[in-house]
Formats: sequence, structure tokens, C-alpha cells
Amino acid sequence: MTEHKGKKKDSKLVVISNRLPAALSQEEGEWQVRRGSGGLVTALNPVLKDRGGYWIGWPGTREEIPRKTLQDLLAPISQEAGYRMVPLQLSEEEVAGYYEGFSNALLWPLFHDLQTTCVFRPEFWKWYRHVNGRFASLAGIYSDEEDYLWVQDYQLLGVARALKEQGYSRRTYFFLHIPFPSPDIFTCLPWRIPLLESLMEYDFLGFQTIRDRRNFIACLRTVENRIKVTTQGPISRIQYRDRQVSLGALPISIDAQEFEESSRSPKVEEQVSRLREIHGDRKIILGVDRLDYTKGIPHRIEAFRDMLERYPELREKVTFIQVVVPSRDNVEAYRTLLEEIERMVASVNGAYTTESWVPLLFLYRSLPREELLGYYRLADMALVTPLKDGMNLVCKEYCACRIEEDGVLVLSEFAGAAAQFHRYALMVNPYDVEGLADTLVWGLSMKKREQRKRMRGLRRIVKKRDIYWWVDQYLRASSGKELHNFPYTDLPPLGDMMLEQDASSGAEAPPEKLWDVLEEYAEDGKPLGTPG
Ligand code: ADQ
Repeated sequence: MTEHKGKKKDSKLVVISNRLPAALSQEEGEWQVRRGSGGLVTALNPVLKDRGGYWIGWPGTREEIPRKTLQDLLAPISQEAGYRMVPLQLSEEEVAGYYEGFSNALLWPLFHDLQTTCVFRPEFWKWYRHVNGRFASLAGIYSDEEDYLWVQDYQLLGVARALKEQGYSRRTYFFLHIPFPSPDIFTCLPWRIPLLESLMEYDFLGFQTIRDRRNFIACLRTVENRIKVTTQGPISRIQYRDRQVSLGALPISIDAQEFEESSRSPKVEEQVSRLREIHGDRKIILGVDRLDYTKGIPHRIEAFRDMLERYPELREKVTFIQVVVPSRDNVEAYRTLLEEIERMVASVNGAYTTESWVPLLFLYRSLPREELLGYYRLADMALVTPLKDGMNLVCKEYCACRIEEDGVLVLSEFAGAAAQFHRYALMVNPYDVEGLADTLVWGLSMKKREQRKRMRGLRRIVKKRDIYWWVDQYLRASSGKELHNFPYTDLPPLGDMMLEQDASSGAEAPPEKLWDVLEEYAEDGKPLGTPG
């Protein structure tokens, strides 16, 4: 494998994530590009801005886009971001096997403690390894030995190992944005040993919480009981066979100051006045989520219904606005969830709507930023009740935008953020419908003084532990560096380097045709991504 020739002395950041922070889509035959959304992008975009380096990821399309078109589409958005986006195109089968299959129909539910909905198909595992290998070869081409390769999240657990198998010597650092399950759940995975071994090929593993790190170590002990662990503050070191790997528990965050400043902007003020005019003096409860069955949206709607039923005096006085951004709409479980939410919204509204009041507004779209911030400023209460969540950034965004220091955060005990916020938020078990309904009533009647006391506490944490704190902690713990140690690096134009994608053939060969293998399953008539 030949490595890229234009070596630089300074080490640069090379981020590798499943998706690029830009999404491509075709509208009326024309390719369009827009900023990506979701927690990972919200968190990492501000720290990488203007830092140079590369961000390698899939642009989200299944069709092969001519390289020149891709290059023209990504050039302006890379320019604006201040780093170069390197697209890895995936075929229809790769998307089905690696992304929809192993990542989203198996790892995602498993790591969120939902093992009964997992699809354990052996061919998914083969495609996962193959695509991880493709990411690794691109990462090898776009980096030098002194670079900092920062691999993100559960879709890419095997990149460090694949790099080594392809003969690249690189320092690799990993961050898991989702929870790590306990051994009881993790050991269901038929590929638990190779996955743990792959993770131990990284130089540093970052987790959101101490619990996730503890779970990981407990899982590792199930395959190798001779590991030696020493822990100091948020960092543990593990001696595992002939390797020493460091593990951090570092809660990810947002650019709190930027959220706060933007929420004061005239455009957001305009939004707030417009929304206040529409909703009058009714109390507003707000939910903002990516469409996902881990976010607890149906449970939350059920609790709202229960509140309206048991506390009739609140009818016409409270409106629940649930905003959901479309996500993974090719996976069957997500389409089913959307239908369930729509049915529940219709049922609540059918039962309680009056001539002048609709109790539940359901907005199914990605909101422009000013509008989103307008809702955060409007809402008297944010309802963040995932069944399980790595961290959850929505609750941090809500607090950062509460510039008047009031408002109530209702937070699930099962969000990673609970470890930081439990003293000031109203903590709930999202499965406890009546308990949640009672907490809504408590929060809605909370005096301003109490609200302020709590919101000040929350805002203090969000501002102190923001994304810049997180990135510096992460870099320091993993490599002894800080963000300023990665000065802007001028890189060769992407155009020349994109041609080198042809060299990304070091990856393991693709397995047998996914569609042929899946024919065996055709008899049950279930689409891909349906629990087998
Ligand atoms: P996600 O599961 O995507 O992230 P989360 O952390 O809540 O979850 O981030 C969602 C992001 O999407 C937020 O920045 C939010 O503002 C945005 N968003 C949601 N709905 C929107 C809408 N309708 N319009 C516009 N924007 C919307 C994963 C893990 C999390 C972890 C993050 C970061 O699942 O647990 O916090 O990564 O590590």
C-alpha cells in the first residue's frame, strides 16, 4: 500500500465518522448539499471549524455520484467549514449490510439495551468488516504517521484493526457516542470477541459516562480475566495482553456560548414573538428528537395524555409541541415508529381538542436553527425522556438558550446527561407513565424562584463543561495535546487526492452478494431491518 506523498510536519486532525457533516440529496434531478444534522455533527462541527485537516465520511447517498460532481458539491461547504470533507461512496449493498444491517439493526438496539429487537444476521457482520476496511484504507491514504486519527462511534468499531491489517502504522483514538451495554446484554453478540479485540486496537477509547466505561471493562473481563486496570479520575489504563490502552469517561457537550448568543439574536427574538402571539399565555412543553425508538416519544405522549385525563384543570392551559427530525427512514422499525407516533398524536388530539385549542402539535421535519432556538426560548418545559441515550444534547441546548434563567428540564434517568444534571433537573423514569405525568404537573406549577435556582445550576454546568472543555480533555487524556496544538494546515486540493480513492482496495474483499444470501430469508416476507 502506497502512502500519500505530500507529508506535513505538523500533525493534523483526521476525523472519521459514518456520515459526513454534509448530506447530499437529489431534488428534481439536481444534486443538493446541506449541512448534516444529529448529535455528532452538532458537537464536533464547532471544534473542527477552521482547523484544517480532513473529515472522512459517507455523504448519505446510495447512487454513485460522478467524482467531479461530488467534488464541486463539497468544495464550497468544505471551504465554509474550514476543513476538507472526503466522501466515501457506498454501494446499495454496503449500505444495506453495514449501515442498515449491522450498525442500525444490530449494534444500535443492542447498545441501547434492546437486544430483543436485534437482527443477528451473519452476512451483516461480513459487510460491516468490509466497509470498516474501506474507511480504514481511505484514512490511511489521507493521513501520515504523526496525524491524529479520530474515529467516531459504533459504525466504525473496527477501523483501528483494519488499518493495522492493511499495514498502516497510525495512532488511533475512538469516541463512542452511544452507551456501552452491560455484559448480560453485550454477550448476546455472536461477534463479541472480535469486536472487543478490535476496540483494543485503538490507542484511546472515550466513553460518555463512567457507567459506559465500567460496562466495557466488565465485558472485556468476560473474554480475558487477566487484564490489569488502574484508574485515576476520568482516565483508566488497561494492560491487555501485550497492549496498554487508555479509557476515558468524558461527557460530550455543545458550544454553549454560541447557543446562548444566537438565542439572543434579532432573528430568534422575532421567532419568539411570533410563537408567543400564536400560543398566547398557554404553557408550552417541548420535545425535540431525532426519530428514534430509543427516545421514548410514545411513552411521553402517553404521559401527556394521562396528565390531561387526570388533571382536567390543565386542559386548554398547556400545549405540548413535539418536534421530530426524520432519521433512518429506510429501516422498517423507524417507519413503524413514525406510524405509531402519528396514531397517538391523532388519538390525543381527537379526544381533547376544543374550538380554540389543539393539545399536541407534531412537527415532523428538521427545523432551521433560528426556529429551533425560538422554540427553546418559548418553552416553559423541555421534556427529554429517552429510554436510553449516550448523552443527549437537546437538554444541553435547551439550558444554554434559557437566557432568562427560567424554565424546567424534565430528564430521563437513563440519559447520559443524568449523571451531570440530576441535582437540578426533574428526574423521571420514562417507563413510569403516571410518575411522568405527575412530574409534568409539578414542573408546570413550579414557582419562578425555584425554576431559577435549578436553571442557574444547569446553565453553570453546561457553560463550564462545554464542547471546548470536552475536546481539550479528550485530546489531553489521549495524546497530551490540546486543540491549539493542531494549527490550521494548508492541504493539497481535494481534487487530486480524490483520484486516490481508487487505491482504497486494501479493505477485506466484499462478502458474497448480500441479495443472494437474503433470498433465504425472503420466505418470511419481512423487509430488511425487521427483527428476524
Ligand atoms: P443523537 O441520537 O442524534 O446523538 P442528541 O444528542 O439528542 O441525539 O442530538 C440530536 C441533535 O439533533 C441535537 O443537536 C438537536 O438540536 C438536533 N435536532 C433534533 N431534532 C431536530 C429538529 N427537528 N430540527 C433540527 N435539529 C434537530 C448521538 C447519541 C447521543 C449523543 C450524541 C452526541 O445518541 O446520546 O448525545 O450522539 O454524542
